[in-house]
Order: sequence, then structure tokens, then C-alpha cells
Amino acid sequence: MTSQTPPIIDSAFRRDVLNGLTHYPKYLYSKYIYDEAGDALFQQIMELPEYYLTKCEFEILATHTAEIANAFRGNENGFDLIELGAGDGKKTKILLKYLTENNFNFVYKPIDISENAIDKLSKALTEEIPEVQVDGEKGEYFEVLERLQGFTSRKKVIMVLGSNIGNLLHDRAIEFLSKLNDTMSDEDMLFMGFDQKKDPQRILDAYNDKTGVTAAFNKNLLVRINKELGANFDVSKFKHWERYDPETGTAKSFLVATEDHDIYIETLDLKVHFDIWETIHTEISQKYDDKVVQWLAEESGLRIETTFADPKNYYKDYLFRK
Ligand code: AVI
Repeated sequence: MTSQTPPIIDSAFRRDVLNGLTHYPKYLYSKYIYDEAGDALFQQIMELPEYYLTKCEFEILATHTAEIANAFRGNENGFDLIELGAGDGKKTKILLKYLTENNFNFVYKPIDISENAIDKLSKALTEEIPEVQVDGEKGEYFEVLERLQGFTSRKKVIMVLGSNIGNLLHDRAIEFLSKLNDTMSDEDMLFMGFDQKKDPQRILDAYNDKTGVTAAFNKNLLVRINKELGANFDVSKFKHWERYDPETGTAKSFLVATEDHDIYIETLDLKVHFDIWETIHTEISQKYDDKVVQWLAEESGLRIETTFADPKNYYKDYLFRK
């Protein structure tokens, strides 16, 4: 700190940046990558040939559409298909088309913290699959789920695609799954994607593409701190680095300082020093196998009903019940 007066930490972003950059070793939370620029970079990542996750899950949904849809089917009251973090809905549309064409009684409820994302998706669906009943909700996942619990007596199928759970450490993943469990009744289901352990090189390549999109995605954290907190990070002084531990299944992303230098964050009145080769840990992308998913489920009071995999077993969607 260069000033005597402590800065007013008036937002979670400011507080987390302050905590992360004054901690040793330094870290930043990956959830802050996703502003408008970060969302656009993630869309580009999903199109990369190296990023197999999206393609595998797409293949699973396209191959096992009928089986998945039939597993979701409820009683005569139908069900609410609640998707957490729906994004552009590219994968979900396969299911929605099938459910609509086969006259399933359901309402699709995408949930996202971005109102813009919900509006865009609802509009796209009205044009592409006009028969589907869409009722999106803006808000934090659990706040919305609690609200829904209050006025829906229909079966809920909660869907979390994209191995988003992999961005949480195991204890936080258990917390997340347990909270989902709390919102579920006996007939409700949870359908969730988990990227699987595989050839370590394949995983490293997925998080270290040749074109540098993943590097730009991670560096967007610094760009965002510059924009929103008035910092002066020079992103060219950082190198993106990926590490994968095949024993734990954890892929870890870092930004590594390539020279000894200081940066300054105006709204925090904070000077941060980087030694040459000092790291900022930016993201974890956990990889799983059935044993680990089984353990996570048990710890969270859930049980695996069935699984759907792509032909190479790179990726699996698990269907859970309480
Ligand atoms: C959103 N999440 C599941 C992605 C992942 O694979 O961990 C984010 C990502 N990071 C780098 N590439 C993609």
C-alpha cells in the first residue's frame, strides 16, 4: 500500500483482487475472466480444434438424445428443465428440438447471471424452435433455485453442461453439489458433464492452443483489472503456462511474469511487485474418473443413476438423483 488510508473494498471483485495479489503465491479467481471480452474468448476456445470438451459433449447429446430425453421424462405434470450457465445453448438445442418434436411436456428455464445472455438465448430459441416454452431467470444459481422451489411442484431436471464443475476444487465442488441436492426433491434429477482423465498431452494441448486464444483468455483477468480497477498491467510481461498432474487429474493455469517489475492498481491504491518468473495462478480445470465422481456424489448425498460417454471416453455426462 502506498497510502495511509485503507481503500474501501466495495465490491467482491476489488476484495478478491486485493486478496489474490497480496497473497503468496499470487492467485486470481477464474470466474472474473468472464466479462464481455472473456465471454467472446471462451466462445472462440470452444471452436478450437484442441478444445475437445465441447465437441465430445455435443456428440454425446446428439448420439444419446432419445435415451437422455426419456430419462428426464416425468409424470403427466411434465418437468422443468433448468440449465445453470446456459451460454449460447448450442448443445442444449439438440435436446430441446428432440423434446419438442416428441411432444414432451416441459418448460426450459435457462439461468444466468447475465440478463443479456438470457435475452439473447430466448430470442434465438423463439426463432429456431418456436414451439419450445422458454422461461429464463436472471440471477445467482442458488438464489434462483430457491425461488423456483417455492412455486414449482413439477419435477425439476437441473442441467450443468461443459464440465463447469471442473473449475472448482473438490471441497467447493462438494459444497456446490450438496447445495444442488438441498434444492432437489426425490423425483428431481441432476444432469452434469465431467471431463475425464485421458492422455495428459491431449489435456495440455486443450489448455495451451497454438493460436494463443487460451493465453488471451487467462490474460483477460489482467485486462479487466486494468479496465475496472484502473491498473497498469502490461500483459506482454506475462506468459501463460499450463500444468497437468495425471495423478490428481488437475490442470492448472498460470500467468508467469517474464521480467522483474511493479504494477499499480489505482482504485486499491496498491503497488504489486512481480519478481521475474513469479506466478499468478488463474484457473483449475479438474479431470475426473468414475471413482472420483462416485466419491463426490456420495459426499454430497447424491447417487449416480446412469452415465453417457462419447466413443473415446474423453467426456461423460452423469445423471444423478438424491
Ligand atoms: C468453463 N470451463 C469449464 C472451461 C474449462 O475447460 O475449464 C474454461 C476454460 N479455460 C481454458 N479453456 C477453457
